[in-house]
Amino acid sequence: MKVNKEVLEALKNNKPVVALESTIISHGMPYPKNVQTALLVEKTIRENGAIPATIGIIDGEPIIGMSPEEIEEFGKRKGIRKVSRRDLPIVYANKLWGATTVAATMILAAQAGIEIFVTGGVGGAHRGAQETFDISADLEELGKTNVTVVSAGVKAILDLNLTLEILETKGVPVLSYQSDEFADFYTRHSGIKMENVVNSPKEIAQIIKAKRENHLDGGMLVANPIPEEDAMDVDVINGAIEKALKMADEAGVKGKDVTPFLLKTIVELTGGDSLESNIKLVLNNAKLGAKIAKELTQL
Ligand code: PSU
Ligand code: MN
Repeated sequence: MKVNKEVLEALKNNKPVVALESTIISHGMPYPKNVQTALLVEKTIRENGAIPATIGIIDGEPIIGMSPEEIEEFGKRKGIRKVSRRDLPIVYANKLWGATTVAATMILAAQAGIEIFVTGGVGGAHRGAQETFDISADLEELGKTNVTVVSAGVKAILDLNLTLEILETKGVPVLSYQSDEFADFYTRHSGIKMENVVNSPKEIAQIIKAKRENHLDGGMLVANPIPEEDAMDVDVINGAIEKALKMADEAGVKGKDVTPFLLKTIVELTGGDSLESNIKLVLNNAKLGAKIAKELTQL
């Protein structure tokens, strides 16, 4: 893998580093907002005391810490593959470009020695997963790879209860940041009460350290609710989600295309409002992730 110089130096000197994924750029948001957001997320991480490492695969080579030019290319280029764990060997062998999902980004972050990873929302169990088995490989990865993922909970397009059950089975600690309700991406109120409420980046860092020192392998999920002022109206977003799910069903969308299709359709149905919320919540996660990374280096 190619680790950029700044990231390499930081890791060597125990400076805080935060990993970022590239599927959110290539498949999660439209151009040019995707690129603007990715660069703004990096800036936010720097402003909060850490070094960003956006991860993606170029010509079969994993890049840990993409340049702004590479981020621009990821945002523009057509036909970049969405890469999860199962896709990695194929993309490596065939020297392809790959946008890494949460699962693939966790793998590469762990290999590079990065413990904190910021995204918008992790994948989970889709509604109806009892029948379709459509459960994101992100959950599997959280069960085994030593990276803490900061996300705005789990996207409301999913089945949140089912997702939390699976995380429990896989032994993944879920920490709810400053809220006793599980964050559901576009709003703060899923109605699901959380047991583990954490109130500071330091508290989270201490849990990461305790996990590491006690050899408890696997990831961790920090659910960081979207700020109230950026949250969407519950009825508006739920209406759009219901409609998007129906459209996906009618169009016969399957497999890895489901999540990008739903995100894109919801943006269209809300006249772009859901995209604005999505951007705000990622920036909010970047702030928290950088602070956790910083605390972790000081413990
Ligand atoms: N959440 C977002 N935007 C995204 C994704 C999640 O707000 O683009 C991406 C992430 O890369 C996540 C992936 O890992 O969707 C999950 O896809 P699937 O459901 O196919 O596992
Ligand atoms: Mn899926």
